[in-house]
This record gives sequence, C-alpha cells and structure tokens, in this order.
Amino acid sequence: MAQRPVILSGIQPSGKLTIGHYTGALRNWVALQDSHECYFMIADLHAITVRQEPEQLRQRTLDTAALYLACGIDPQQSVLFVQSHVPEHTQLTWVLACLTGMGECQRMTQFKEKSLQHRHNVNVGLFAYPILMAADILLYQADLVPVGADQKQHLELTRNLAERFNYYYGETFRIPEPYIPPLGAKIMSLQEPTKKMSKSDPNENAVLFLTDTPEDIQRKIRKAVTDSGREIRYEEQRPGIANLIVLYHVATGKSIPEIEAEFGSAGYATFKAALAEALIEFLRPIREEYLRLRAAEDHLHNLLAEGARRARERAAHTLQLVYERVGFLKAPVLEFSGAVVSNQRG
Ligand code: ATP
Ligand code: LTN
Repeated sequence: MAQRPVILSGIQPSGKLTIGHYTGALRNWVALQDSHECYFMIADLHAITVRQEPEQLRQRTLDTAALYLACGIDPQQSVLFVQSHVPEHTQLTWVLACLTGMGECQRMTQFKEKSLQHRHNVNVGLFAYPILMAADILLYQADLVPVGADQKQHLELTRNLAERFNYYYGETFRIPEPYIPPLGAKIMSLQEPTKKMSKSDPNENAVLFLTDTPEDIQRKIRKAVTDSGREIRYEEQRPGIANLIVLYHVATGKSIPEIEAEFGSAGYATFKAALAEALIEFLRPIREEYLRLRAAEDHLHNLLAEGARRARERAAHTLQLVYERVGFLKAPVLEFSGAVVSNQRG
C-alpha cells in the first residue's frame, strides 16, 4: 500500500476543552484520519509553560485523552499519546533551539500575549514554546498539521527551522503544511466576540465546553453577546452573530446560506433558541461517551502506553538521524543496575 501522508497535532491539557478545540482541531483530525497516518498527542510539556497544579495536570491529561476518543479519534487507526512519554521531543527541542534566533521567539504573538497574561511567570519555557512545537512536528516528518488560525505563525517558524536545519546539515526534515479549516478556525468568546474563545477565560459564560450540560448550554447561548441589528446574516463586521452562525453550522452541518435563508429576519431570540437546541443534541453523545470512557482509567492508560510505543518508534528514528547529522558521537548502549534511587534520607 502506498505510504499515506503523515499528520501530527496536539492540544494542551491545561483546562477543559472547548467547542473551539473541536472546530479548530478535533473535527478536522477525525475527518483526516482515514486518509492519513496520524499522530495525535496531548501536549503536557507545553502545558507547564504556565503554572499547573500537578494532580490536576494528571487528571486533565486523562480527561483530554477521553475527549479525543469521544470526539471520534480511533486509537487503532491513529496514534494517541502523551508528549512527555516520548523523550525525543525535548531532545530535538535542544538541537532546534541552537538554530533559533532570540528575535524569532520574541516576535511570536502568542508569546507576547501570554507574557502579558502571566506577568509574574514569564519563563524560558514560555519563550521556547514554539521550538518545542516545531520539534513535535518535525520528529514525525509530518506533511500536514491541522490547527486553528492562531497557530499559523508557529507553523511558519517550524518550516523555517526545518529549512535551516536541512540547509546546514543536509536534507533531513519534511517541510510541513498547516491545515486551517475554512470555517471554525477561530471560534470567538461568547461574551467578547472580538477575542478568541479560550479555555483559560475566567468568565465561564464566555466559553462553551465540550462537556457542558444542557442547562449550561442554554444559559451561555441565551447570554451570548450579539451585535446591533436583528438580521441573521453572516458579516465580518458583526462578529457576535457571525460566531453564533458558525456554531449553528458546526452543530447541524447546514451551510451559511442555508442558515441565513432559514432564519433571516426571525430575530435573535428565535435563532438563539434553535442554536441552543442544536448544540445540546450535538454535544450530548460526545459528553456521554466522554463520561463512559473517562470512568475506565485502566483502559485509557493501556491505550496511551501503546500510543507512546508507536510514537517513539517513529520519533527515535528521526532523532537518531538528527544526532548523526549534527556530529554527535554514537551513544554507547548503557546497561543499568536496576537499583532503586530514593529521594528519602535514612
Ligand atoms: P489557551 O488555554 O491559552 O486558550 P489554547 O486553547 O489556544 O490555549 P491549545 O489547547 O493547545 O491552546 O489549542 C489546541 C488547538 O485548538 C490548536 O490547534 C488551536 O488553534 C485550537 N483552538 C483553540 N482554541 C480555539 C478556538 N477558539 N477556535 C478555533 N481553534 C481553537
Ligand atoms: N501550540 C499548540 C498546541 C501544540 C501543537 C503541537 C499543535 C503543541 N504542539 C504540534 C500542532 C502541532 C496550541 O494550539 N496552543
């Protein structure tokens, strides 16, 4: 069988996943998994660039795995794994960091925004975040990276680093392309529709989580901020209603012209009621499947262990090639005594 093109993508387990993660990432992953060789990771190394409570991070890593599955990722077909289980990600990051200019990281919009958001913890990891992301992608020799619009700049840096490495050390990395969906690449906050919907928004009413109950959904849609006028028409200068129309499209599969024809001048209240109903029905099976899978922790651990094994096979191969090209001496095979090292005295 001909080799299928390779995909890699990931989401940080830094909070509950939103409908934005579904439209910007998960729904496209699911659509592409039949025709591509896919690696979907849980980006826990990226998550610690902002402070995480350790036990909560562990729980959220499992929550995220269960949601990937509930949204339709098939673990037989695609490789589902945790980033920190594959040490090659951090190893390649170092090599790439030595090829990255300070100015390149400083320019990143996400770095500038997060530095303002986390003024008291602007750490080196936050600065190097896009280099780790480049390592994630290049390790798997990915052809395509399905992400939301906010990640485009990081993809450009990844391509530059791959080209730079290839130029200095010889053809090693495939140059990846971003895959940014035509609709839903940037779902906006329900309260401030000029801002991206973000899982870390302190205002819960601004964010629609994939695991929200029907009551949550009703309330959040009812309170969603709309623009002046009453026409249900998709226009960029009316970001509130445009965002809700995209959500209706995601929940029902109807096209924008179909939605405009259906609601036209029916008024915001009628449209919002229909949208809440559609979202409730759309999210119900995802939530139910999530709760079922999340309760079976042993099964999740087993799937992630198998995923790490399959991911490492591909990642180790690339890293070995990189180390050779860079000029590192072949590492000796080490045997360990197996002695347990304790951090306790006595
Ligand atoms: P934060 O916690 O700072 O909001 P984030 O949610 O943007 O971070 P990730 O969890 O790593 O960051 O996002 C993973 C993927 O989901 C990326 O491809 C990103 O573009 C996409 N994504 C996140 N939020 C949205 C959104 N509102 N609309 C569309 N895509 C989104
Ligand atoms: N930085 C991404 C998450 C991420 C990612 C990746 C996406 C980490 N590594 C590799 C695609 C490919 C974000 O959306 N915040």
